Amino acid sequence: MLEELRKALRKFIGSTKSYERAVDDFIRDLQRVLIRADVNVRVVFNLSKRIRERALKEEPPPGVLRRDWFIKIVYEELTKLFGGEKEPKVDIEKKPYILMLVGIQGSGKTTSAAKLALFYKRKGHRVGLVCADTFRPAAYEQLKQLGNKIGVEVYGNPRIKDSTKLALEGVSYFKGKGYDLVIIDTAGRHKEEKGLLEEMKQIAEKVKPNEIMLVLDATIGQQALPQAKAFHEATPIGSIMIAKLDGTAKGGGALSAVVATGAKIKFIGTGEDVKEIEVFNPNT
Ligand SMILES: Nc1nc2c(ncn2[C@@H]2O[C@H](COP(=O)(O)OP(=O)(O)O)[C@@H](O)[C@H]2O)c(=O)[nH]1
Ligand SMILES: [Mg+2]
Repeated sequence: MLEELRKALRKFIGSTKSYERAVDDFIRDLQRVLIRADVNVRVVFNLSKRIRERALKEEPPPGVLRRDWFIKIVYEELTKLFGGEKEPKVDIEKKPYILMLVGIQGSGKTTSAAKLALFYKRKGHRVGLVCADTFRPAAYEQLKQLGNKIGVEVYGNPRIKDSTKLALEGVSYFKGKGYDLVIIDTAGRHKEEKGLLEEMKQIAEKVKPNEIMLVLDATIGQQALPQAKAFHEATPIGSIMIAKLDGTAKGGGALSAVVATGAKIKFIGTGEDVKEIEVFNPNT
């Protein structure tokens, strides 16, 4: 996506047409690139409108070429849209810090929970994982296996069917041990089913996590936006992790979810292995 955007910008700079015509051309190219990357159409429309308005209204400061100023506008609007200019803050500010993961089934929550645990363990934190997924029979086993692999303790009990109770127990268990970070892995059914959202709401109300992170599957494209909206209405989403960003050109759909929640993308998952996690960099 970035390479195509660069190409469109180069074309804009090299254009011999009038400024207004070159802006129009560029915006059309930009729209094509974003739509192809599966960014939501309304998001693309609003972005184009803002860029066009600023491009025609703003006077560049003395000595700055209008076309150079336009590039600054484009850069600003794109970074604003996709989560700020700098890398997101991922440091734990308060201890113990309770991080709850939500998302639909198969989005990558359990894998991401382990990835995050390893990420923070490597930063020197004492991390505990809680399995609050009482829906999938093998959920506890899956997390337990991942926990063993990375040397992180997992709290869970496959016999308990009350996810809120499990989450509360797990949190107090690790709090009692003086851990810095407790990551809660939750259940996900298919789609934004009411029951799931209700369950997430209940856990969030009782556990009061410091942060709720939505895990989105990068390959779902356009479905990311309604999904993010539905979760955000049930529990305020504080951050986003985009899983499975490896091997898809459709990551733009998940980027649209940022607009729906107002939350920033903090991490991306780039493979099935627990080590394949990166802090999201909005500039790449
Ligand atoms: N390629 C790839 N696969 C992933 C990534 N994250 C998760 N997966 C795979 O996606 C599938 C579902 O993941 P899981 O963590 O069980 O999802 P959950 O149902 O939300 O807990 C598994 O097969 C994972 O190995 C990722 O970043 N890249
Ligand atoms: Mg899971």
